[in-house]
Amino acid sequence: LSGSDAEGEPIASAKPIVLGFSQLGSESDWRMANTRSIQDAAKEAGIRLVFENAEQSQQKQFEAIRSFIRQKVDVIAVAPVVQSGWEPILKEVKAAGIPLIISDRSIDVQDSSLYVTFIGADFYEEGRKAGKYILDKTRDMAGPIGIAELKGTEGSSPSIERGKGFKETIASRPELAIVQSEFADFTVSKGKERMKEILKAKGQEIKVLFAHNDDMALGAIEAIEEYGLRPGKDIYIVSVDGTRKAFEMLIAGKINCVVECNPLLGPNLMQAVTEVMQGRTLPKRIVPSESVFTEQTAKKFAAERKY
Ligand code: GYE
Repeated sequence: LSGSDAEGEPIASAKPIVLGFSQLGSESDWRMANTRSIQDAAKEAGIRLVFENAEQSQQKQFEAIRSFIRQKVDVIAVAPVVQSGWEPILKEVKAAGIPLIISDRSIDVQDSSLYVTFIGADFYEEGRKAGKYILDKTRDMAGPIGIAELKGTEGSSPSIERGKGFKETIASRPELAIVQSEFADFTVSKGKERMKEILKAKGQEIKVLFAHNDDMALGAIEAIEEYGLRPGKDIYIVSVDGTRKAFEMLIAGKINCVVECNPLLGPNLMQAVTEVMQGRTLPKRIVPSESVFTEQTAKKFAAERKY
């Protein structure tokens, strides 16, 4: 509750908490599920949500945050499009005395007092899980084993961390080598375009595709089929997120493994917002639990997918 009377008793009709949320865009199914989760959870918690979509522009996120400051919202939450460049704007928020929560993607700041908590996945670990799967899947395959990498948004923490975790894991086997690595912005269309180019240049060498999200893998599958190869058979595919569409591809054997990244952060976020308003101390990091799904296990879990 955000209000109390002179005796400190909560007022029944207390004004709802106002949360300004800067979403980074609408590039993928993961993102759409994330947005929906936040909107639904706000409604359920009785929190008034002021929602802004930055369409992949950090500048737009700055503008949204400044408008939240002007509106004097109670709490600000940000899903940051890229990792760097946040320090000055977060100082403005701090100077305005508004608590700030980082959601989904991590940021790179020296001064961790600039935010209350970061609610989001361990992207480095996701990359490691993808790498481990490929190590096992190609165990009996003779080298060299060429890998194509479809990276997400340049400078974004999931792309940086997933790439790092994957690379460090496959390094234990020198036959595994990334022969081409391209940014494809986490979208289906760019995933298809970039994969087309990769196949044109190095089609014969590519045995594995690591896509930093499902959407790019879905685009790449189209490119691989148009090129005349069988996704999941001629080219092993591992991606990240765990969307329904990716599950269908797992079941069809066109994707071999999906590392889960949970977009349903709304309830966690609203809980954090409520606790901040109650003056409670939050953990600096809140990590949702995540799993790994393969072509063998996908069927069992498909029915309960929420995104
Ligand atoms: O994996 C991708 C989305 O930041 C974790 O962004 C998120 C990533 C997610 O576009 O699908």
